[in-house]
Amino acid sequence: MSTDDTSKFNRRDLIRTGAVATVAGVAGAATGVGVAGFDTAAAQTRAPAPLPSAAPARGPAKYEVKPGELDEYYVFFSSGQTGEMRIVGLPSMRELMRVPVFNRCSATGWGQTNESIRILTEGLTPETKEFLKDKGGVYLNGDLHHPHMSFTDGTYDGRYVFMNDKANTRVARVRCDIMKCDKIIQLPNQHTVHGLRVQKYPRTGYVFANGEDGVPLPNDGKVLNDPKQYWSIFSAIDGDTMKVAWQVQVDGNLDNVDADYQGKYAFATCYNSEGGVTLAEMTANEQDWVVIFNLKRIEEAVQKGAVTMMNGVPVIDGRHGSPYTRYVPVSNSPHGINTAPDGIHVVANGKLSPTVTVFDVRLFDQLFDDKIKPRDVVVAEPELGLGPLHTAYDGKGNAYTTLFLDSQICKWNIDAAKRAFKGEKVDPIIQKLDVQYQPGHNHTSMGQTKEADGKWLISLNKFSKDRFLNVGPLKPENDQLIDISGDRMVVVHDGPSFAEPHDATIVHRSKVSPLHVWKRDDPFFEDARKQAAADGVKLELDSKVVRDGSTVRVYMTSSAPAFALEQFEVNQGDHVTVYVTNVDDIEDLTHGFAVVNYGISMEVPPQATASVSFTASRAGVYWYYCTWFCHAMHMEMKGRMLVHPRNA
Ligand code: CUK
Ligand code: CUA
Repeated sequence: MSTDDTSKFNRRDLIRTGAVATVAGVAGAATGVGVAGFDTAAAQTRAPAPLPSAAPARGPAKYEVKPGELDEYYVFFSSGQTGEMRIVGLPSMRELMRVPVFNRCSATGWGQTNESIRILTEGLTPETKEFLKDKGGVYLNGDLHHPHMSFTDGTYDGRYVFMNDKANTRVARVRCDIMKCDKIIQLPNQHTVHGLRVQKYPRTGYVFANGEDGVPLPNDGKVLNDPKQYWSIFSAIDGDTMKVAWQVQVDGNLDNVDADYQGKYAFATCYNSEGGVTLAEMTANEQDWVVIFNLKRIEEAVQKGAVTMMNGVPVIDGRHGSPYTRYVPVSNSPHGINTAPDGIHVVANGKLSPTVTVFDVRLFDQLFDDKIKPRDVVVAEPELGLGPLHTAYDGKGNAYTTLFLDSQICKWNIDAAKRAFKGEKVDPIIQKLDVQYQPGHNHTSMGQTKEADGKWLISLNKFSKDRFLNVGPLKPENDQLIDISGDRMVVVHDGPSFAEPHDATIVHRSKVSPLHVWKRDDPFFEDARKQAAADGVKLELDSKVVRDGSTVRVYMTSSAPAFALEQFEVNQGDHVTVYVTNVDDIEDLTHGFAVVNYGISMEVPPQATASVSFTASRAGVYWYYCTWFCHAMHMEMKGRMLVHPRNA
């Protein structure tokens, strides 16, 4: 899992020369003008390389997004163990927004506002609610790997982005009109969610979530150190209701998942067919497998009730020999699985094997009817290099596979690989490009849809080592932007990112249209509206204190540069809820609300209501202030909470 220094040195030397030559070719080094993002000094001192014969003539620096210009694509980035989703613009690779999901966020109050606490808690299992009782009620961590947008008819529809939490077995949904998480559920019976992808056709539909680790069913302590009784679970969640539709008990474990373009099958890689619990056991077999799920047969079984109900969810037995699944052997420890935009091919990536295995989904019907053998659905198995993890596509018949150990992207042709598999003397590999360093996922623009456009590739590299100023022992990761519009791949940008992007979804901006300000009737703050109505308060008009014994509700509007209440009074020990409604409707005019020394802070964007509850346990004068710089008089946008001492 490490690069030795000698090979790294050579590789850097190589890449430098290679990149300069290609840049000179495509970006017109003859002008002597450097291109931002490249080693311009080197570009000027080295002789320009001849134009690669097949390279199309292209203008310089088309990846550069000038000040004031907008990007062409949204990229929805995972943030791994940070637990948030990030929105990045492509091709600029500028980070545009962070959307808190499984994490706590100091700026927005995610995990502290009543609106976010409801989302973070309502979908937890009863056992977890009990477990978190004395721990504040919410998980503080998450491990977000796979953000994927909802589909309609094989392409993105701009409704939602779904994502997993590997750490606490959760699936979340971000609404793309407001770019906020609106639902989180925890999956019962399952232990971790790793792979997550969505149904592409006819629409999403199902969100598929892989249970990576096997545990006893039920996992209540009666069975402990008996791995033969551990099971992995595959879940299908209804993306509209965010309820688990059904689960399938499988042999082996489940790593990554994808779905077809016909709406008939989902498929997942398994790297632990051994059912081992140690590294040696998990990698013992020469072969593991890909398990294919027959959605129609599973739905019919659920309809007929041929299921076991476990924690309120219908669970189907999909182990070997069942009508619901087929297990296709592939080389040891496959990782990523990716459906090509042609709607036909699916690539499982070898990881411990230097090969990738290509399936033809048109053969799956026959496989389920037992007319062919499992391996008969394999139509190619090219050897690409060391450590293939994930594959992306350009929509022109080419595939781009990350080679973790080789620190490379391998571009190869699917059709050539199929011909080679049949015995023809043809090399499917078109180009290998060094990346810095050790790539995990890679992604092409619109490449996970039938509208793959073959323009951009990003390589999400796990190590940056020497690529950036040293910031101490913990280094950023390195997301590299690669131009794939020509015949050759060219790295055009290095972008550091904090722990740890695993995955990303590149969506053309025409597919997404977020609101500019909130709508007053948004369900996001429906609870606040209901409570205000019960108190006879109009959130956007009234500012007042409603007392109900020791429960106090403080309603106030905010409009730059003032809160409507310059002060409010409570008694020590009161249970206080503050509702702030931002009545400004000017784009980007966000206020915030923080109470000094009470550990409270939240965002209140235009036309939104946000609320926070706390016990006024400290007596005295506590200033509250606006945290978002909203006006020339922003510093003066503040007020006082006066807390009368209990025994006064
Ligand atoms: S996984 Cu991280 S590199 Cu969680 Cu999609 Cu493959
Ligand atoms: Cu409102 Cu600063």
